[in-house]
Amino acid sequence: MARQNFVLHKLDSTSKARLGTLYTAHGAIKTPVFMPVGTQGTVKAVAQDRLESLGVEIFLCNSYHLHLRPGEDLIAEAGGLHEFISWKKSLLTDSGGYQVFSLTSLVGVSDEGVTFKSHLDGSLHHITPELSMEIQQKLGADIIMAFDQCVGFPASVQEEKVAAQRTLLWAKKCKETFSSSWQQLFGIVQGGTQKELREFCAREIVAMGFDGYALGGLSVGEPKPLMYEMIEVVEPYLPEEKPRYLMGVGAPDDILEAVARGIDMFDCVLPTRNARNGCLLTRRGKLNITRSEFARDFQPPDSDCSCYTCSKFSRAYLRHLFKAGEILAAELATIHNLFFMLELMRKIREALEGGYFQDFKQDFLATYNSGF
Ligand code: PRF
Ligand code: ZN
Repeated sequence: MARQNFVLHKLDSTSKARLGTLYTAHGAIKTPVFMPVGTQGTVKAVAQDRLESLGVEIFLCNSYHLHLRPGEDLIAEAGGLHEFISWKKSLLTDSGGYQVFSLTSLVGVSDEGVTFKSHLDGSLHHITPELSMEIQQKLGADIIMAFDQCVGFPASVQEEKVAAQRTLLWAKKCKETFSSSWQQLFGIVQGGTQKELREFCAREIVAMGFDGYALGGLSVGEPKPLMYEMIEVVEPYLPEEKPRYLMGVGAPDDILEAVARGIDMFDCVLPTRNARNGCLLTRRGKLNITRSEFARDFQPPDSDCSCYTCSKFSRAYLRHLFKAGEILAAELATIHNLFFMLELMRKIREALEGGYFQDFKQDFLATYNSGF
């Protein structure tokens, strides 16, 4: 697995930030990158052609959901996930490691695998690292993830240790099972909030040799400084020539802090979920469009934004759509929030290119936290 999938263009001189390009079987991805979440094979409320025109180069689907419904065999029969959902660019599937532990009622976990009840109908299922590989190979995303065990926060030292050891064992099994000539397999570093355990996991996962390295088990309720510290602890062990992915992180401030600490890839439901709740991301922080003060506000939702939504519609109209429960509300707000995230990532890359990342980060955070 020594293929070169990542090209590093520039290392920031005043932080650990990196500018790069990740290559998959379905194209090039400029990093640092934000990957929207399309759990069930759709980024909720936005069709694929719109994602493409927004400039999305990769998004994430969940093998847990797709395994339960409609099933990987049906998707394979359709010609794979790209064909099934009609998306020509890159896709990543998460392994189910996180969803099984966060969405289901667990029946049992052992070194062999996890038994759980489906969040859909309570039916009993069993997923092993080998099965997760089989599912993800049938789905056929460009990047697939090792099956891991994520513990929440806080967890006991013992719980974190057991989950970390098990994740290493599972990573080994995933690597041994994985046999694709074109898909990429990323390993996941767990280890909870213990410095030594994180270091140990990072060393072991890197020694196994994956196409990229993810940090899991973060942004699960721990204080932000602790998350930043865990990134700093793991980063020195990660090979420079491979992409690094911080799983489930996507608040603008966290992205900036993580990029500064050497992370290249992010995913998060936050921009899309917030959008569906009427919460718009702006340069000055979050804005809840449903508030009554916007009833007669005929300005664009975000005057700094040039997205489709902000070019065409007013705050008053968007608020009305939310109040009336119209589904267009979700679409327009999601378009805006995704545009905002993609613009943020583009500006980060531009700042890295131009050598002013630290200044950009400082300015952005000052404005973002200043409010309206
Ligand atoms: N593991 C996997 N997916 C994830 C996580 C993890 O720990 C997280 C944690 N923030 C989000 N998504 N497999
Ligand atoms: Zn906008």
